[in-house]
Amino acid sequence: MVQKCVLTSIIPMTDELPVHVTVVIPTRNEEEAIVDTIRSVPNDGWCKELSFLVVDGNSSDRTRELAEQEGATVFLEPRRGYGRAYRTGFEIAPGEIIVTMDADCTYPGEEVPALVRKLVEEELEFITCDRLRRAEEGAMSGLHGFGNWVLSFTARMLFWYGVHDSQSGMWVFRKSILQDPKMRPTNDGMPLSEEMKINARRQIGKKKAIEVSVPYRKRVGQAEINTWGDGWKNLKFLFVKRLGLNRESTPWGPES
Ligand SMILES: Nc1nc2c(ncn2[C@@H]2O[C@H](COP(=O)(O)OP(=O)(O)OP(=O)(O)O)[C@@H](O)[C@H]2O)c(=O)[nH]1
Ligand SMILES: [Mg+2]
Repeated sequence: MVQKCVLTSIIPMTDELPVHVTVVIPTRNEEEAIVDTIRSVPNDGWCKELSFLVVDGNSSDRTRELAEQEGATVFLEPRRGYGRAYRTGFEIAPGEIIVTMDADCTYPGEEVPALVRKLVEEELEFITCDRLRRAEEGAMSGLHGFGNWVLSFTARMLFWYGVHDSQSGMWVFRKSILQDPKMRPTNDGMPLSEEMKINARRQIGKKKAIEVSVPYRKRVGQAEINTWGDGWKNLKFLFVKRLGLNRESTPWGPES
């Protein structure tokens, strides 16, 4: 079920939500965009507590220093991988509600309060944000757009779960859903993104795990993604997951 991000609410938008929200952001060499990414999320008392957790993959630039200056907690996760960063960050995030986004200004931080309000007021468990319907011009290269379409189409065919944008990296969810071991993603790389949505639709169902469309913008800073390599890994993972053969290569949570 895809729906437009409806920002109307029963409680006036000015009322403080009685929840602690942690925005978890994986970073690797994102000094150009980390500050604006953090600042893009309104921090004017819309929820009881708002915290930022940056899970950094050993950046060699000023990412960690700049994130700390913005008030974020920075956790160093030297084990490589986008999925690895989240598999650590989710465990240590202090908030009861987790929001995710890239550190590259592509996702709309300004929509976070409305998305969290929607989750809370409609008693949802998981929201994945579809970027494709409301992407701004030039936000995604033709090749990435095509790759996204192939992956999302394949995911819909294999899992029949109806999610429009299988590769979106913006989710809003209750941390408690991760108490179910079947909800915990296993992949340390980019496929964690599609895995999150497959798990959510399987374990939680369409009524409480929904997709909402949000704007998507052009990246700030240089991406380290390997378009063909990561595209292939994402595609392969869908088949491995369909067969139930996916296994974690590193354990859940931070290294002890
Ligand atoms: N901690 C950590 N973060 C990573 C790693 N690889 C990527 N990231 C971060 O994960 C987020 C997603 O990576 P991106 O490079 O934006 O990947 P993408 O969104 O598929 O590619 P673009 O569309 O070009 O932005 C960014 O904030 C990266 O800095 C890693 O190995 N470790
Ligand atoms: Mg990105």
